[in-house]
Amino acid sequence: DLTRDFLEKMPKAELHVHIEGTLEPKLKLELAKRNHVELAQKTIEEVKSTLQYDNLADFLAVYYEAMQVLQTEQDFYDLAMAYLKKAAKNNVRHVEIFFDPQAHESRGISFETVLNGLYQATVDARALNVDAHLVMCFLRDYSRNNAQKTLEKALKHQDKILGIGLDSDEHNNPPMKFYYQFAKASEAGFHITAHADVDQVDSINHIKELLEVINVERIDHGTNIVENEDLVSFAAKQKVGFTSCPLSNGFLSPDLKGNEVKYLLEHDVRVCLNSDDPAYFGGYITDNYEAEVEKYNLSADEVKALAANSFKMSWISEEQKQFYL
Ligand code: ES4
Ligand code: ZN
Repeated sequence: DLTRDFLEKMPKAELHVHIEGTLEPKLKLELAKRNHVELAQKTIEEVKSTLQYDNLADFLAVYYEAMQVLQTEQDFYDLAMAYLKKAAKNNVRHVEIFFDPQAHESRGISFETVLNGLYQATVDARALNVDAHLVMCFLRDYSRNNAQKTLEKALKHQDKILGIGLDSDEHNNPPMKFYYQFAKASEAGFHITAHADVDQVDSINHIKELLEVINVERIDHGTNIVENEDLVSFAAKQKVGFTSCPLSNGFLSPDLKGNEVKYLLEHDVRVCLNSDDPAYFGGYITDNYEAEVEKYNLSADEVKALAANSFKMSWISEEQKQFYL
């Protein structure tokens, strides 16, 4: 049955994890010390006491504040390796990792410093039996012009970046703001995905734009799609994947969205479970499966479908998928 041990050992893919969201309090303090950054917090307990938010904007303020400790290529490498070791322990066999270069460039850290550190960790993860790839996100609360410049940098490093996503503060930042950048990214051969965070103002309209106009391959969170039956049928037909993150949803919405996940499974929509920002929302991928199983009494068939979907929705080649499914 669905014990913790079973959920941990089950091979899975993780498609929605922000590398900056894996910065654990202990590593934050170590990097602050290494880089001589003066933090307001001196102990792990004090860092943990900053992890309080019940909406997206308040969460993002804490998440961006912590990033100041990330300075060198080695820091980004260490951050990613710490996550990848946890991924290996959770039997994550394939991972597509989000990163936010604009959040670092705005602090004076170059695109290459960030990318090279993270990329080297994905190369070294092969020794851990984890197939790791990078997905660059545009910050949707920054200008379209800034996204365009960031896309141009990504185009120079296309060998190291698998896809393009969209994250950060969604309020008044609809997907259409980046219509042109997504079209260019897709035309250049990047895979494309975008956040539609749970219970945002205009969630359903953002989801509609992503499906009907931007033509994303996946939507990150996006479970508010259950509000519109026609969009649910469309997503099923087009095989658009939804990356739900139960523990994250528990902080930023009234519940873990398990009923929505079950509804999407029943309606043949691809959906899987992920950790989002595990250092901020109380757990890694197995913890997310465990919470969803317990709160919503998921069946073994539902759990197996979620894990199978994680590979089906992934951006590995069709030949490579056969190996996991
Ligand atoms: C995020 Cl939960 C969430 N939503 C939007 N942007 C993000 N970046 C990191 N976590
Ligand atoms: Zn996210």
